[in-house]
Amino acid sequence: MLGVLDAAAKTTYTYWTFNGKVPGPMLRARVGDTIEITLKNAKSSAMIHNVDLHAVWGQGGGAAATNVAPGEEKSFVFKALNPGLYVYHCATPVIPQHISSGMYGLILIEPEGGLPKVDKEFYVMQGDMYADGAGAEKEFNLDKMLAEQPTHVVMNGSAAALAGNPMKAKVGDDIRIFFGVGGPNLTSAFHAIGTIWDKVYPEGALSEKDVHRNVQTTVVPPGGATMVEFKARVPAKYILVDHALGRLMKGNVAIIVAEGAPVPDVFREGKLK
Ligand SMILES: [Cu+2]
Repeated sequence: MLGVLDAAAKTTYTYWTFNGKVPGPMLRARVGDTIEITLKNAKSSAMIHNVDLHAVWGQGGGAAATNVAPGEEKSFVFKALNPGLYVYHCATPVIPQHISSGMYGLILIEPEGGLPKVDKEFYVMQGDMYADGAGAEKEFNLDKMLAEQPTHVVMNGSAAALAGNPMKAKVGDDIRIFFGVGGPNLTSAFHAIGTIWDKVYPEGALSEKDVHRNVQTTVVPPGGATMVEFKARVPAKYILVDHALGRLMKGNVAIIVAEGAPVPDVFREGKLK
């Protein structure tokens, strides 16, 4: 599917996707659930695909059961045994090309009793892309991928996608971000400019005893995820980045706008009187 790679530069890229979006749909279930996964490959598709879900016990995380040629459909059933936030991705060779081109997403297996309620939940994934060529329509470059020299580092599939079209919240909201890294290559130093993560659920471990508090930056590897929470204490544009900030220049930014009245007790311009 031809999509916008960088709106400002007016470039496009032929994405490979789950359900037409990058990342693919966020799947949500609870520990103990029995889940049926069906992968259907469009007739118009150019190649075989499958899906490996990191939440699955079984061959290839389901990849072996879901190799589908164009026009085919296959299913499998699994029981969710471990709570957590997990990446899924296509695992068809050349695997990193399928991932880089957009075939990744998150599956949340909620713990017993479910996650506590918050005011806002957002779904953000980082990926590195190797999109080359002189024209406006860029193509995957295998050499750049092997050298781990991405042309673009993206949040939700395109350069600055979530900057031009920010996520919205209100002052006082409790915000939860499901953050994953599709990769295929780069590890993210996940950070928000203008706030502190009140809670980080490191590596997507969801029990309260695993929580780290008051964190500035958390490490999320390719094929890994984290859940972070913070209260929007002041009105601001909270800017999500990989703090390896060279990547900001390659499109790696997303914004949460929190609107509301100023809270001068917490932040104000000027001097103490
Ligand atoms: Cu694929």
